[in-house]
Amino acid sequence: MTEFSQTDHPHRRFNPLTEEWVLNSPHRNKRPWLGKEEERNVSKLNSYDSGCYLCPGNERANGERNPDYKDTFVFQNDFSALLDDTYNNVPASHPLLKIAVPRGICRVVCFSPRHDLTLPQLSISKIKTVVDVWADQVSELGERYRWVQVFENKGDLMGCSNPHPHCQIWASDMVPNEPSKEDRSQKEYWKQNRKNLLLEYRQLESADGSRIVIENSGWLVVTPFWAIWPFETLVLPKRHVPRFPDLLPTEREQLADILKRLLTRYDNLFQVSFPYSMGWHGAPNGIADCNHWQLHAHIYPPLLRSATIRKFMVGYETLAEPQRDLTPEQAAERLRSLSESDFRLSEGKEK
Ligand code: H2U
Ligand code: ZN
Repeated sequence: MTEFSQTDHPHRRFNPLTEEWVLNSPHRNKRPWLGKEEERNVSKLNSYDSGCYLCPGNERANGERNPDYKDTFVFQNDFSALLDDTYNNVPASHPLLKIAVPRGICRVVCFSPRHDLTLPQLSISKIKTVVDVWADQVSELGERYRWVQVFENKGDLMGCSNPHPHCQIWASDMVPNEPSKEDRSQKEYWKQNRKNLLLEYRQLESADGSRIVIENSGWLVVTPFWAIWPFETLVLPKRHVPRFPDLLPTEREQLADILKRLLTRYDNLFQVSFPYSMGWHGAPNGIADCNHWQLHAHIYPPLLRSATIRKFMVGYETLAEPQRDLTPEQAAERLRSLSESDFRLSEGKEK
């Protein structure tokens, strides 16, 4: 038998943040595809859409009118998944039928008045304005809620209901499943090693280099060793930063730079406005000792081989454990090889 190789032989990798395994099957890459192909979304949007409930001056579903905003615009979600004015906890009728009533609030953040410009199509200074809104929101809501989840669902494929570039913020008095797992695992790593798990990991990645996508002086972007989604990335500050509002002004500018570059590469990968879910995780509020926590963003894009072939999390993934064909190192290499100049600009020039 030949020697074991991570690029040829099936193996599992461990995610120390969630303490879950992912199956890597790189030898499956060559299999033919006769399955579902998504439609390539190439529709050109206008800078303003009179039918859009997020555009300036337009009416929303609840009858309220948006102001004529010039930069970002934050409003309370008219169909909030979490409510503040709700019931006290209700008793379970049986330990197998546990129930809890969370309190919370949901907001929507429009990135800019432009209906047609996604995050990487904005200037670095405009992206910095969005970054500042994230910090302000996490800070303000963090005074009242234990968890503030900032996330963007981008594209029809991710179930996004409106193309006007926006993200959501859901704040709650409970810490949801994913950050709870991360809190536990980082705490345990600190207890056992007196080291911050993700800072230690960031050093390993910097020394190795094979999973680095891009970096600047404040940030490192990698396809994590334990990635599940084909082109998943992890965005890490290089310094110890427990929560989003702890980012220094220079780090916020560097973040705007790294996001513009990374998301442009994503768009260039399959020459399409790249769909993904992106979200921020930082230390839950109310924890005094944050040595073990490191702020980070996860980006989970669903596309696999082209603009029209997506990865399905079904079958083995939902019944056993996540599985991937492309290794994270191969994904990083693909993303590294791409230009940081928006493909739409050269398409325009050719005409
Ligand atoms: P998504 O497209 O990612 O679902 O976000 C849009 C959000 O905007 C969604 O949560 C809210 C929806 O509840 N919304 C309003 O708050 N007001 C509206 O008039 C329509 C949609
Ligand atoms: Zn709009």
